[in-house]
Amino acid sequence: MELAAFIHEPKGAFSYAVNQETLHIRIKTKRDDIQAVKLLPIDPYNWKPVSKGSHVWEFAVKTIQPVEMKKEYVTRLHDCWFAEVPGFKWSRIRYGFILDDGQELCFAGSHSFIPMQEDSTPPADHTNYFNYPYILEDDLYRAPAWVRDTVWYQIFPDRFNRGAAGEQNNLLAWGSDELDGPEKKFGGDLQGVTEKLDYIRGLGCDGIYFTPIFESPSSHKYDTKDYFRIDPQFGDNESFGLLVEEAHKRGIKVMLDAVFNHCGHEHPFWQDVLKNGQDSLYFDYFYIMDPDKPVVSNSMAATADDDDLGAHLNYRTFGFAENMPKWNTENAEAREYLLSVAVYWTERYNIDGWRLDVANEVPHDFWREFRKKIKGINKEIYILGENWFYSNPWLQGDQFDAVMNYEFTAAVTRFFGVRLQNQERFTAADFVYAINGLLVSYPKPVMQNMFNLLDSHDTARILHSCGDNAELVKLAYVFQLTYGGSPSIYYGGEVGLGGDEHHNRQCMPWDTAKQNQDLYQTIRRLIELRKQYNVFKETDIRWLSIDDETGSLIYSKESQGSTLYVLIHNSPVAASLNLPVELKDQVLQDIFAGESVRLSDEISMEPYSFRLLVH
Ligand code: ARE
Repeated sequence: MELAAFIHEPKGAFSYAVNQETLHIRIKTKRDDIQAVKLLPIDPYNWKPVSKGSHVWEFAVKTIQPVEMKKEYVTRLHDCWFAEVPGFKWSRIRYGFILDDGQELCFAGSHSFIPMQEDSTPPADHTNYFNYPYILEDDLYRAPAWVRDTVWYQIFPDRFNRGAAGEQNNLLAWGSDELDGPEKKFGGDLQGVTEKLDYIRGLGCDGIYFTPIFESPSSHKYDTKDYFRIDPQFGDNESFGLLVEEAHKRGIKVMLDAVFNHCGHEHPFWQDVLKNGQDSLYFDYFYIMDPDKPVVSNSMAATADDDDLGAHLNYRTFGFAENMPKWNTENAEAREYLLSVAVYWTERYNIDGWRLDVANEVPHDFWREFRKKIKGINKEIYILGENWFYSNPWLQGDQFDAVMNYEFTAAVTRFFGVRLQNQERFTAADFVYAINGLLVSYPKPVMQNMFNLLDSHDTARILHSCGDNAELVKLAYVFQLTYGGSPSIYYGGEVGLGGDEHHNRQCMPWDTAKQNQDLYQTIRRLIELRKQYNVFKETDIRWLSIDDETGSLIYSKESQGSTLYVLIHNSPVAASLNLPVELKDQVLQDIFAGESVRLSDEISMEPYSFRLLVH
């Protein structure tokens, strides 16, 4: 028994309360080492020595990966074990584990392992049991119930649709230039979005995530000048109010982009610091490195030294963007100012969500205050952090409801995407290992609200990642739309817009002759099925077959008595897939094709094809 591979810690992704009576508990053990695990919960205030029967429960703990992976393929190091433990009348618990490898038993406690016999009495020492002190309603992670049913549509406003903006001068001709640039303006505006709400709804999307729309000099608007004003290029505060009303009439939620990590060069507070230096009222709203040196902001400064791109800067910025001075959100007045922005748009315009820019570089305490204020106005609002990596510290229920799940994006684009030169092949088993890793990285309730995206305005478009192969793109959307969480479609992805990370903000082609209608119809149908079958949103996945030779996956999900089988054939050549024995001789509904299918022990799959079968 490899005890060094035993991993567990209370109050985190390994042990969390889903309500005041129920805990989810996970542990990791060395792959194929442990055959069974039992949980020994005790009441920390029942101070009698722990004994069998009196206050000891035993829960069979099932693995979450009963997958028949080809061992030689799988780099998996651990088995993951999961237990849903109900019935905590007193809302507190200590617990230990009994590990059974088929030869010996061992008690795994919070600070020691104790060999056990079948008839052993559990260790009497309370302090060697993991402690979950008390399950409090106020501590529970709670996200708005509507998020897991929402399919988002991300819009980069300047490039989506021209409504009233036509009269503006200095606009580039729509669709005239592929290469993005902050100075390039094409005239997309809020009126244009309002005119396309039925298009968005017709695709099946019922949430819009806008990249920033407050007054800023650039076309991306992440360099905010006035947080209380819609950029005149996009319209005005009134037209935004109308847009929200029209969206809500169609059951579409509206989420704004909060840029609270930094502002733009033209923000009046920053301009005042540049003008008055330490005499400015706003001097401490920013991070000035050396207050005795002048604060200058110009790209004429000495070219930055490659070893230190910020060498010429006397203040902190986003990245090394000197036109984006970083807010000192530890300063009370600066904090109040930014919170007043969030309150204004939440209260006045009844928006449904905030996406928080560069969220992992802003203090946790600021987000705790942000959440209290915003949820105090509308407890159903969605708070989404832009964190690209492991994010549990922000997802304890006191800050964000979710993050933009770029870890999901990375796994999906590597498996369905083309193998970049010199990139090692990301096999089906590697993909499953990555997804399983994600599935045990976050509490289940958190995963139900994760913002799952294939691409965004900061990445290459999924079609580019898939080598411009729309058939591969379909498979990526099949996985995304049958995965638990809140999926997002980046505008234009549904009609086959491509482009790398420098060509990913093109003007939306409204001429249907320039659209991939086949891809559009596939995505529309997948969203429709997701709305119809709740099982699509289930977070637990049962991997049934993983075959690197054919590049195919078969997995299933269950919910309310319904079982969904997803067959994905990620290969350029047709193949006949061996079906799991449980599918043999079954008659299932192919819900995408709209026909019933009698299965034998194998099924023929066309190149880059998929089947969605429901029992
Ligand atoms: C522009 C150019 C960039 C260039 C940069 C130089 O597009 O190619 O490198 O200037 O300064 C906004 C604009 C960008 C603009 C940027 C700076 O949209 O076009 O870049 O301002 O002027 C990291 C952060 C993440 C951040 C990305 C950009 O973690 O929070 O970098 N994303 C948000 C927004 C952006 C926005 C800003 C922040 C600034 O979503 O749109 O940029 O407000 C790897 C790294 C990640 C990195 C990610 C993307 O995965 O590990 O940390 O994210 O790449 O670059």
